[in-house]
Amino acid sequence: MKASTLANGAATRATGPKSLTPGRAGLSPDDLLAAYRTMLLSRKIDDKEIQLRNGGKIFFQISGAGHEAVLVAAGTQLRPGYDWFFPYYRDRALCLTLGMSPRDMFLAAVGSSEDPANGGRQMPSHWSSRPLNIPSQSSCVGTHCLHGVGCAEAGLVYSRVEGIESRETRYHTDQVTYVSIGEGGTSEGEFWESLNTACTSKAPVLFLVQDNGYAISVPVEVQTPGGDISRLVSSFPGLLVSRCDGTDYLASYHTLEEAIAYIRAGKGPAFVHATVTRPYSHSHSDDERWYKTPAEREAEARRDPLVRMRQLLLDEGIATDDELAEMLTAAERQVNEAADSALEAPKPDPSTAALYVYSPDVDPSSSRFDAKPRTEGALETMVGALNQTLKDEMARDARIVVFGQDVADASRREALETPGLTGKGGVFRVTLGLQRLYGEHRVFNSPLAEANIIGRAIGMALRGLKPVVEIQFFDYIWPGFMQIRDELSMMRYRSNNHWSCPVVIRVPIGGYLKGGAPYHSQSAVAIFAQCPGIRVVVPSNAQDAAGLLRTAIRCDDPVLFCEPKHLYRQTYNKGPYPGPDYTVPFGKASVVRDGHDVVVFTWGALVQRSVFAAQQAQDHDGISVAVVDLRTIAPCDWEKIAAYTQRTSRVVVAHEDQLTCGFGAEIAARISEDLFEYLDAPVKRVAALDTPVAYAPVLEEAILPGSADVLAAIRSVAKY
Ligand SMILES: Cc1ncc(C[n+]2csc(CCOP(=O)(O)OP(=O)(O)O)c2C)c(N)n1
Ligand SMILES: [Mg+2]
Repeated sequence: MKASTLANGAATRATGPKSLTPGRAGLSPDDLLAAYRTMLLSRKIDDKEIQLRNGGKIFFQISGAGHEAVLVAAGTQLRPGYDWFFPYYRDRALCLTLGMSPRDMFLAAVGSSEDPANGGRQMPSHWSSRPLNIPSQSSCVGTHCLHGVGCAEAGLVYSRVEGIESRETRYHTDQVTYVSIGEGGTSEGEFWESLNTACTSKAPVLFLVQDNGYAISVPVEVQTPGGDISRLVSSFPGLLVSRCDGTDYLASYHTLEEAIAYIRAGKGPAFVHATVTRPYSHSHSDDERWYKTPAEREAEARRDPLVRMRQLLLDEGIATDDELAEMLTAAERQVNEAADSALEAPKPDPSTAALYVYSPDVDPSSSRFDAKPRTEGALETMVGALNQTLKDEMARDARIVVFGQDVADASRREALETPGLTGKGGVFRVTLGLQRLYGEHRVFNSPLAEANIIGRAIGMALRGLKPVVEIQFFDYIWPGFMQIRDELSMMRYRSNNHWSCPVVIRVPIGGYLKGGAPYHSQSAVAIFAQCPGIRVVVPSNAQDAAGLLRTAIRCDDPVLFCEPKHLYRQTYNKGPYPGPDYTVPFGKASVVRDGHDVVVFTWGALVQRSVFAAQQAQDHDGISVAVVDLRTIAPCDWEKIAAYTQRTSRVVVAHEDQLTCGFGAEIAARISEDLFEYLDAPVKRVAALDTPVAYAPVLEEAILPGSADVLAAIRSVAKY
């Protein structure tokens, strides 16, 4: 393909004869020999891995074959440990160029505990290295584009927010964040969401699309209208868009040189679309002969980057046949030695399987988070308490950034400066005034895209910021669920504790609103309790909300902080603001009301309803009922659950979430498994119907559990 450059969507700029036949400008014979050596090494590692895989010595193989030229060209011009890297699984040659060793790669392939990337926890070719600034990659195609943008934005935050400790050591003004992806991956929404933000924030990101024409068996024209991704992105404002033949080292080098210079000069993001080949099928479990014609495969073979580079070295008189043969032998020797050594390396000890789901350093359920609340002062609603907590924490830690839909006071300066305009500060006004206090670099609106919010937060947290983001309604968290389940919650575990992203996601949740309807009433928290690595918090009153949010911010794990919006302004859960150091430990239930005949385990909006029901049971039936507010369901206070089950022998679990697979099911199962002999009645669950929450108030009332339902359950277990 001819090299051409499109800038700002304005026009196709012919790059002139120099780019069409780039020559060797700036590259010495030694540079070219070194590049070829790395390309060869990369290919030989793939060959060896395939051999090991066929012999059952490793368990997965995916190659970087056909992509080597453009990757070595990128790696040579980027700076390991200085720039940041969000590669994908084909980027073997890039990682070699940046300094990863063949042995490190084989350690990953054999699943050794010495694998410096992930300790044997991820497939090979899932690159990660702290010294090289390569955060751990997942297998999800496209998700990492948002991490890359968030990481680049973090550099901008460090450059702009003066109060951040040692910020000058955390960024460079000419830093690049590299993000690479296959052409198939560009069909994912997260790719487009990342381009949106890279352009609006002028983030210093280099997007490299490695277009090998296929996503497994799906050809490019099925993915991309017109089959040309650079044409589609060419109208993004401020994005430098270039194309090159990624099998041609010199063309790749020159195209990337221009793109990298654009970014280092602070002009914004750049996009390079490199066409490459894929000679080894998609992975070891694919065979491209099932869907590629022989003619197509032959044409591809002629464009093999190694063949082309070898020819260049011969044509230019840089190396002879014999010298190249010697180079091949040396590469094979190096690869065999690395593989042999990795095969002998130790495997992970099975006893380590559960390590690093959560931070080993900060335990949010420890006594360190047990604090005494300040009890004087005016009564605050939950909204007021959360707002004050955010203000205090942002004053304490300048690394905290707050963003989401509508969370800023006003994005436009003239609005902000107009007398009498309060600003928006969130649809429930929990973040009101934060932007005025801490500025637009720390508090800002996001596009209307939930994966964008969470994905960027992950990228920022990887680089040491503390994002506290808002998803506007729980019902709209689902576009971000992939980011939560596959990225946020797994980062620490999958990287064997090398990387973490302790983001706090605040989210208004639940119903009881009169008119919330199916899309403003959901409360499916149990789904998140099923994601290992994330903490799930559901406060029931203003004071707990303040203490739990502070713990969420100060802890080292990702936290889903659910704010029952029905409780935001209820007078019954108001309390004095408990002070700027008040924390509540996670996994420590609160006994809201003591009793000895029946216990109700509950949380969130059902706490008050359960207390009311307990009082009724006491007054009308003489039943003594304890109400235990779990406050967090991950971690869950199993000790208090056991203690109160043993004390009362009659258990009700009451929650707003629907019955089937609600978290109550887990509690009931554990009680029956571990405490069966203490029970005098089956555990009774009170929950929503297994339906969406309907709009008409009479329907909502029929669907969501109320205090009458809790009372009926108390009576039924009491008389069993
Ligand atoms: C989100 C997601 N969906 C599906 C897959 C399964 N999958 C792995 S690679 C791949 C094809 C990717 O093609 P492309 O982006 O063109 O990269 P290439 O493998 O061709 O380099 C698919 C569908 C995945 N890993 N992630
Ligand atoms: Mg592809």
